[in-house]
Amino acid sequence: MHRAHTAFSLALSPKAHKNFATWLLKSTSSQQMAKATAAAAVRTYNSAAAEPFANGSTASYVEEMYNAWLRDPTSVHTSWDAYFRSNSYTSPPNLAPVQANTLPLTAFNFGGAVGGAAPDSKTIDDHLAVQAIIRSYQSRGHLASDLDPLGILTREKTVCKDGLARRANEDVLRQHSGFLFGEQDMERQFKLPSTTFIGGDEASLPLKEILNRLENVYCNKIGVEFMFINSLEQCNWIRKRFETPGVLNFSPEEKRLILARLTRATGFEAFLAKKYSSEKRFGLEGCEIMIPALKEIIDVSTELGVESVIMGMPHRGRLNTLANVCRKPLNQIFTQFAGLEAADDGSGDVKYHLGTYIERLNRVTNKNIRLAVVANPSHLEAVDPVVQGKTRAEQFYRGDQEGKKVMSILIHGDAAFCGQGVVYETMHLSDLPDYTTHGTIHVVANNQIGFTTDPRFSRSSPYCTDVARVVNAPIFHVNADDPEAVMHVCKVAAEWRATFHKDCVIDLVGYRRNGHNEIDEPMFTQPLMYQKIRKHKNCLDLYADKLIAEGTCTAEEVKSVAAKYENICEEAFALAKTETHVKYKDWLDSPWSGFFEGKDPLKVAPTGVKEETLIHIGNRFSSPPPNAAEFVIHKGLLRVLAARKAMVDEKIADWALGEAMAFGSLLKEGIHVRLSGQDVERGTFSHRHHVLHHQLVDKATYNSLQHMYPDQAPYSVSNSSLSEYAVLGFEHGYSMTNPNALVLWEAQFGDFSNTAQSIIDQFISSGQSKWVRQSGLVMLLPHGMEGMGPEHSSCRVERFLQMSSDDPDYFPPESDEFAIRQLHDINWIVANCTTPANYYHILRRQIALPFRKPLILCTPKSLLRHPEAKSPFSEMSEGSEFQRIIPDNGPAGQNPSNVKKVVFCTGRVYYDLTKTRTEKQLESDIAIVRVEQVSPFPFDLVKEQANLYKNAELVWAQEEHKNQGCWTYVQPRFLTALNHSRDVSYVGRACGASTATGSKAMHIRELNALLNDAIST
Ligand SMILES: Cc1ncc(C[n+]2csc(CCOP(=O)(O)OP(=O)(O)O)c2C)c(N)n1
Ligand SMILES: [Mg+2]
Repeated sequence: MHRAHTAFSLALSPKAHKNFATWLLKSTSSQQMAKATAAAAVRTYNSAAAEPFANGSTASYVEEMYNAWLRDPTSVHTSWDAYFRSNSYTSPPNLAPVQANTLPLTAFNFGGAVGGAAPDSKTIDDHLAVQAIIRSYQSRGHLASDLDPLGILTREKTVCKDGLARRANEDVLRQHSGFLFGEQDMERQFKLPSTTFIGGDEASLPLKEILNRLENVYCNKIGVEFMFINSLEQCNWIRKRFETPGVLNFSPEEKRLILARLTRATGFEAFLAKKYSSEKRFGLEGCEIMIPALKEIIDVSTELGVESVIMGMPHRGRLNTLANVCRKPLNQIFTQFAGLEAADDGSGDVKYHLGTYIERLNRVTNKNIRLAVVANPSHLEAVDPVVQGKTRAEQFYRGDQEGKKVMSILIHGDAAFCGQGVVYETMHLSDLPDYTTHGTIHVVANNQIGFTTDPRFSRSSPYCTDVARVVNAPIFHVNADDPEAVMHVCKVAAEWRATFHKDCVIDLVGYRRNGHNEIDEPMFTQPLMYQKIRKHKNCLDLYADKLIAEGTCTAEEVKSVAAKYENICEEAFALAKTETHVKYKDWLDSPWSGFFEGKDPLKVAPTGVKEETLIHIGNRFSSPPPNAAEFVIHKGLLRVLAARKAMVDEKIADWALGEAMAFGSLLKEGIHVRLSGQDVERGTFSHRHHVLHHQLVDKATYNSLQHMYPDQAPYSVSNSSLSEYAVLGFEHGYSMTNPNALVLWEAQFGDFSNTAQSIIDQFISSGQSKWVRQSGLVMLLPHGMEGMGPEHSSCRVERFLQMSSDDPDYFPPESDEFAIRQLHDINWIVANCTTPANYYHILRRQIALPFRKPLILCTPKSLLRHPEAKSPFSEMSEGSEFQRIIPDNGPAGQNPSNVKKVVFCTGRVYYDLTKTRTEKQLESDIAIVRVEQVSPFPFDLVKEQANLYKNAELVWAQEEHKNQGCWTYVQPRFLTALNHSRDVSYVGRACGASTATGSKAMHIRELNALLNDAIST
């Protein structure tokens, strides 16, 4: 490895470069050389291919390897394959693949070498230099491209040796700048390598033309970053799209369409500025081209088969996008400025966060298209994974396995795109089998500022888009003042996605004409930039001037298009004035057509199922694959399956079996189940084992839950990337698409969920209230104080409870509908189940409800194997249901009047409490009541239980610290349930800053103290 590297660094140094060519000549006879070049495409590398990497030492040898590998990676030894794949090797320009080099060198009239004679070393060197220059432009031309409409960052052209001014400087050409030729060489003909398309049909071009074309392609208004991509096919694809002569030629009709769209985009902001001058709207001025850009992406994508586009975007230009991309009725948008009362439920959101969903005819392609903009919070980029999850789900339900019909577009601000970590986390989902959306087009509205902060203070990377390089996404930087360049880039991006189904990025480099919002003064912080902006004509005017000058349209036409759009706005404005209310439903991003219709909103379907169903699921779940003889399963798993089978025979279920019963029975009913999170396939605690792995064959797996019934719904269980923020957001988005699915996300340990806090706060807990959309997402959060230290103990249930919207002081009217009404009215459900049966029921209830609410479930760790944490099938079969409270059903419960103390608790501590009670022989004196559904609080059942034990002292026992766990939530609600006539006192750990002690001994001391306190009379 070291030797190969050394050989190459030598070959690549400017000095060695020259020697390399000479050496090449020396070592080969000139005739052989000419032949070899011509025949390069058909050379075989059998002998070399067999050579392992470690043996290779010479440059030509590596060249051979590289060229062979480029053609067919399997033709070289695996060690070479690994080396080239690892991208450690950059081919020097002369080592680029040569297959299209059909003319022999001798066919050229190189200075000195006359027809048929061998080329001299200078000729070879010059050709190599030209190839190096071509490659330099391709790799680094973007560094000198003219991207900044304000010209602040634009590099001046420098006069080269040939007397012509060019942008490509040493940053671009590096050591090859020394090879730039003099004026006398400009007319010399150079053969073009197969890695460039600048020649079109020409195999060779004069040097001057080569340089001019390269400048025009790579250092003009488009800067393409793509040479880091590992695939030669993809690199060539991009080169072709940008280098082929004439790609930027637009017909007059196309130009007029761009102008019309730009007129609308510009006119919309101007209209709002005129009518609502003091309102924040986060206008797009300075980057209005984003609207025609999005339309172009959508047009081309629809042409290529896409039927549904799901977009996520921040504040900037959002209203304009709704109006001019989605064509949301303008009057509905204007009504948002009027400060009207809402006609429907919900607390609403500011106008530049609202979502929308529109189905309409695309007039350009004459095809129907569905466009959704997903509602989002202020939290920049938080919507990204949500959009991806929603897109993935839509692809799934349509059977669109390659993403040909449904696609996502994510729009970003420049500062947020590089600053927010969730962008990176979301990028990393892009190629994972269970998370990919088969390519997202990212559009950065790069106004070169974030609020008041310049890029030089907001990022350490050269571009705001560098994060996309990690997934090999090509990045198309483009000057936002050149509409045609922008349209070309958009077309290429849409085609890229349709061809390779991978992400790509369009970096629209514009500026921000106003302050961060329309009321802000930008001169406070960016005086020089804004002096330039004040003098800068807007894009529409620049483009109109251009089209008028070239005769594509007249000044009158330009004016009349603008006037026409203003009239449209005025009419909508008048209509908006007649509205008396806003309707949140008009802003729904994910309508569930047919789901609510005809349903009794307060009727929950039964959650128990026939015993035979449980037995069937149990048997399947405990069986090895049908082809067990060939499928080698780990012995430990055979024991797990046998233990499961024994439970099924006894008609009892542990936690994993209870969960499988819930999943299996829902799948049978046609409900799609998707479980996602870190290591969920096996389960963090090695209890689930949904995916059995063949011990001898890679990727051979068996998942019995996918084979319960022939006509069942699909089950998907996926180990996710090691992300909480993006993956939870993704699953939330997935759950928004279709209510008839149970979507679950499991944290590795509950406390890790706080790295996804924005998804929890901004979407899950408040989404329905802000955006009238529902989600039945389940969060499974392993929780419990088991002496594992501060970071593996608590899912911080207190935080979820603090965000629950039920009023501590309000006891809802008691009736048969008490429980369902509470569920209907709350923002989410928080529960901590102690039995597999209750876990099973609460999961099934998610689907049995006539509406959807997120479910936050504290889930067990040690209880997964606790001998008592098992449920008989009778608690899951027909007639059984979820128990919000599990009363004491031992001696205390049977003789309540003798009971001296009632200990209310939730979760696993119950088992410790009962054990202590047995040890102390206090079964008749102390009742233990489990609150399984903590929120919404079971006021009615707590009251009932308290009434049962009229003479008893009431306590709440918890293992979490006093300022954590459920105490602060349940305390006031107990008082309301008891009508303030009795008190309930606290038993448990004192307040603490940390969730749990790191010392095992201290943990045991604390636990014993709490158990002794609770179980004493
Ligand atoms: C997570 C998060 N942090 C901070 C903010 C406050 N904030 C709103 S806009 C903004 C600047 C965004 O800059 P950029 O992404 O470039 O978008 P632009 O406003 O320039 O279009 C900031 C810091 C926010 N909305 N979200
Ligand atoms: Mg910005």
